[in-house]
Amino acid sequence: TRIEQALRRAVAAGEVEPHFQPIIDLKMRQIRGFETLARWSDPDLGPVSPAVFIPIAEERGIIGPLAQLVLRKATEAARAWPDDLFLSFNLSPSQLVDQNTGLHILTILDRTGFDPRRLEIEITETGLMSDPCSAAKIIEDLRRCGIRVALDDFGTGLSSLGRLREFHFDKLKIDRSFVSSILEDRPSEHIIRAILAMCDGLGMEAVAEGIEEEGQAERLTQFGCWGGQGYLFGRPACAQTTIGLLRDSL
Ligand code: G
Ligand code: G
Ligand code: MN
Ligand code: NA
Repeated sequence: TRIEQALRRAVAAGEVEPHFQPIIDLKMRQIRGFETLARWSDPDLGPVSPAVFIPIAEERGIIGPLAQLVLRKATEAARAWPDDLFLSFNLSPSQLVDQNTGLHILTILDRTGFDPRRLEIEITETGLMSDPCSAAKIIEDLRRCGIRVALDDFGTGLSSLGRLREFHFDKLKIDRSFVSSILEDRPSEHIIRAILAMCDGLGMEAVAEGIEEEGQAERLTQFGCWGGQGYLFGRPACAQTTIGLLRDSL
């Protein structure tokens, strides 16, 4: 298809860019890290959403080179940040069945001189399902090198608590569907509190996604949620804008 052709060209030309969205410590209200979100604008097609081009890249076997390009650019950009800030990066399901993924990531970190202990990998439950054994092996490889692993979009899709026994995660990201309704309905509040209690017991940090209002942030802080992410604190921004944001917040 046209998008596929254009995407292949863009990846080869190095034209997919990382943007960064801040993740903050809710109690201290300080930036602790950034999630990398890929952005692509084609000269003819204009900006294409990652919700569109990531699935195409997955299906068409372009995700490997695309992810390597974005991770390389992201770690290069992060060298200009204070070195106690982490960088998180989304892994696609097909990357969790490819046993070369760990090596590819480590090679990039090595080349850019980026400390693996500053990297966090976000994976979704869908990504664990097609081949759990393969995924477990990749996750263990990464964790052995000091890379932390977060379970993304928790609470949506085919969530299973059994997954939390099979795999060890350092962090759990609570899906924004719960966050957006935390002030409106009791079930969301109870679910979030139960997730937080579980994180506490399992030694996982919790990050609430999609925080858009101060009231949501206050409630989550009160419940003891460690981190927050969302438009309230900052939208995904390019490397240069991110540097500016960091200067202003120090
Ligand atoms: O802003 P947002 O529209 O960036 O992202 C839409 C979806 O695309 C989200 O589910 C997000 O996790 C995913 N996404 C964004 N960038 C990347 C990336 O670099 N790799 C993968 N695998 N997914 C990404
Ligand atoms: O699936 P994942 O959680 O990786 O994707 C993050 C997605 O959520 C991106 O598309 C990002 O732009 C979007 N996002 C981040 N913060 C907010 C927010 O506060 N509100 C909404 N509606 N979307 C958000
Ligand atoms: Mn994510
Ligand atoms: Na998420």
